[in-house]
Amino acid sequence: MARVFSGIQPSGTLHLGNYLGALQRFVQRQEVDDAYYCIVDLHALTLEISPDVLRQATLDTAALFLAAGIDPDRCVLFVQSHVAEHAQLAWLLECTASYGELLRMTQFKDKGQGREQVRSSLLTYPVLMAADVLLYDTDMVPVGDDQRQHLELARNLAERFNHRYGETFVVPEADIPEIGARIMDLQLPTKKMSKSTSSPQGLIALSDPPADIERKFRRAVTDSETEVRYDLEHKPGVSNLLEILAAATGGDPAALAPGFSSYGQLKQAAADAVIELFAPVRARYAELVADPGVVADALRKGAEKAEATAAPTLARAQRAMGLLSA
Ligand code: ATP
Ligand code: LTN
Repeated sequence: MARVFSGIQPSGTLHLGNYLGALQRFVQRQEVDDAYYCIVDLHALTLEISPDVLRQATLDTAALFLAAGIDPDRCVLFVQSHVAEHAQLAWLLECTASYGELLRMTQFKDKGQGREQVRSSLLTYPVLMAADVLLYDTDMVPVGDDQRQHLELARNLAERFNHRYGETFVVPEADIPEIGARIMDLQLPTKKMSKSTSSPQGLIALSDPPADIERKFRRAVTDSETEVRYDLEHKPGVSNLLEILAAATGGDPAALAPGFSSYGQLKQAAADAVIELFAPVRARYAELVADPGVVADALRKGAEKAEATAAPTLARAQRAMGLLSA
């Protein structure tokens, strides 16, 4: 059984990109693998977020995980800050990472751009992510395409540490899907759909009512032609709709294209597919919101199990670096 680890930030409402690129695959993987899923609240502190919003988003994200089919009896679901080892290992790894390699991270440049104040944690954030993954002797990390570079850094840090201090960490691999790894903003189809930067019109939230989903697809930006064709470079809007439809129904975006004679028809098909996909999630989410004890219980048990795996790995790394045990 492969050890799987992945994380999602509670920085806003989960959206279609998070679902197709990550959450949907988390649910599939818990059936066959030894999976750990983490709501990475420490990561959400890298950008300005109010304490009330963070608290609520952490609970909502956990409820949406359960609603989407994450089963706490089949995997370990927990909140990052409940397991102190994450922050502790991050410090050790920061002592092996270089300032220059962190400056090269494209997400740091993107997210930091145009802000008056950039938190220093935005720069060191990929090291915390590496700590998340390495603490669990992870083989496989299911993520969307935007995390490719961060995963490469985690691999480099693991190899560097093993080389310098002796075999300590498993070197993880990224698992990025062929279809659905980069869902674009419906209003700005050259930018990825994102919790922190997309407008409400550009983003389909997991909790959106069907009428909103339909309206957002109807207003999705396409182009001034009429031919439905999968062509990422010249037709990003249409290609995104084909990709969404393919990822939601298990098809292939290029093969689906000839089945549509108008953009309107394609938009309707994509909306119908997403409404159908999200309907059971929305229903279960409503039940969980009415019964918050279920979510809190699952998170408490998850943190205990996660800690039991993380603590020996941290101890190994501390010893290897020359820190005395207490
Ligand atoms: P933020 O805007 O706060 O960075 P985000 O929307 O990018 O948030 P994350 O919590 O950073 O979401 O990502 C959770 C998971 O969802 C990651 O595996 C990420 O790769 C994946 N993901 C995020 N956005 C998309 C997208 N547009 N398409 C496919 N996968 C995505
Ligand atoms: N950096 C990721 C979230 C994240 C993550 C992780 C993903 C934090 N730690 C560990 C996979 C494994 C993001 O912003 N999407």
